[in-house]
Amino acid sequence: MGLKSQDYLRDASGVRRKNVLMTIRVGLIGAGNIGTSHARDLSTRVAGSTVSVIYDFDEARARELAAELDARAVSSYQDVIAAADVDAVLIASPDQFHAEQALACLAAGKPTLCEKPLSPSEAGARSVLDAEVALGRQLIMMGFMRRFDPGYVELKGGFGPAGIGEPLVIRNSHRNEIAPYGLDSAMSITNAAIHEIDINRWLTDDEYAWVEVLTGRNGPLTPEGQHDPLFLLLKTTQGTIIDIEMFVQSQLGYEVTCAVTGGLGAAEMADGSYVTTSRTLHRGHDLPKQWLGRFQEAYRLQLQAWITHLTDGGPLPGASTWDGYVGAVVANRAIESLRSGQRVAVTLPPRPALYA
Ligand code: ISE
Repeated sequence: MGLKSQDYLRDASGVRRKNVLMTIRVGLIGAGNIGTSHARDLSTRVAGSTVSVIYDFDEARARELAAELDARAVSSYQDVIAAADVDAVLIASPDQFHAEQALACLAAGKPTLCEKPLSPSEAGARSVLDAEVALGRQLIMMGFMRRFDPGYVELKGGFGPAGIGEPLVIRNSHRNEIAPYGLDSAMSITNAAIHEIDINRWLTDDEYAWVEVLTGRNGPLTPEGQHDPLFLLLKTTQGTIIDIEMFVQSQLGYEVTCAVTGGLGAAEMADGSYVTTSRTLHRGHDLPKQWLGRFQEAYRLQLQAWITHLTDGGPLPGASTWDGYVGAVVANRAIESLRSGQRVAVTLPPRPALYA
């Protein structure tokens, strides 16, 4: 955010020191599942933050969370952004509102953590990218929390000559018990597989050259005209082959896996369960029902990194608007492939210097 003079205190000898007691007052837009979890984390498990103002289209829900967290509820997202007691904004509304709300945050000059995706549409994501580039400062961090997940971090840390070598093949699966918002195959890509689209770019430090989406035999809960599971095949510009099985109505619970074959070895991410239990004629572990059961710590670490960045400065610690934009481009090429059955090339504009 860049601290202002009032954010500094002078110590006894008159030297300006950062006000270590400074608290970032976060305004929340969207108090659903993930917004509520973020707000509770910011109030109780993250150092240096409070939640001051909350908006949700369901006013009762906003009031209830506000009462729990000693915040106040307002009746529009614009009121959150404009509030004098909001230093930074967290966007956790439904996907289709992210771009419009992120643009409003940029116009108000408020640092923002925007849940994924930046926008389901390429044009929506592009409008936010263009606005931030025109502003000339990075105010938005994207909520691609897997970049903070200890599993993915360890996996990436094991690449290179001292580890498994460079990634040659990466195999991912992402299963939900049921589609949280009903099943729409395009949304399975923009809302769910977007996590893999981002995390595999991050793992490989590379961009995609093309994407192809295969459909096949559907699961028993797949409605007419939709496809589930989807199988995405991607190749990066340096030749890493990546596949993603995306199954939103798998019925089995929440399960995310990632296995990497490197030039010198292979590594597989544990699936977030640290204990294997034996019971009568059974050995294994339970699956969480939803993503919070798997990625709770990644969300907390992401929030802490964001708040620490806002109080202490330094480079943006997580995914940027550029990453959100690239995610939207790749997701939309994948949707084209889903519809045409053809492999689709991914082309990106030059990365703006702001994101170098
Ligand atoms: C949800 O928004 C997520 O981010 C979850 O990680 C994903 O598994 C789920 O499908 C999405 O709806």
